[in-house]
Amino acid sequence: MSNALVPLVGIVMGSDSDWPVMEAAAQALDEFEIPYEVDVVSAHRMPREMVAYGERAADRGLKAIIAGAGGAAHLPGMLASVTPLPVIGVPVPLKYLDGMDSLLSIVQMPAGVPVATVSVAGARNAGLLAVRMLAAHDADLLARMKEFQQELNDQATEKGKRLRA
Ligand code: RP5
Repeated sequence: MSNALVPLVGIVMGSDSDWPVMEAAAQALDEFEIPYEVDVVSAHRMPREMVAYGERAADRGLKAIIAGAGGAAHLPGMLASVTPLPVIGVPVPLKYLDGMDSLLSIVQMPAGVPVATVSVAGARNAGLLAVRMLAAHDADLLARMKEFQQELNDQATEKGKRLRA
């Protein structure tokens, strides 16, 4: 899956069973009209393809990778080890351990190999973080991110007004 144009962000996951969590990243990118691609790239079940994906990602024009996995969630870290691009890791919660296994598998990377880990099931923030990375070099996108932040501010202010009324 992709949203047609040349993708700037790769959204990958260990299994299609991760998609119900990961689709929030795609939705965030859609909101900012960022082209992306989506694929299953399992670190354990298809390690060679996973390495090839990471090694080729920058040359294909991707600017960031969002990688989600659950359980022994090695995909974000392994991709970060073979690509120079920023990798955002999404811990996907599975049936047992409430996603703590996924979180700890992703977050505790060795020095030199960074993964920007979001919260358990935090795929929306992963998408928004990718937008911010792209916005650092794109004035229009930066302006839209500021508008988005103002909307959040307005919504929170409105909630306070309703409570005080
Ligand atoms: C992980 O194993 C995947 O990221 C997924 O979260 C989990 C279970 O995969 P399936 O057994 O549902 O394919 O590698």
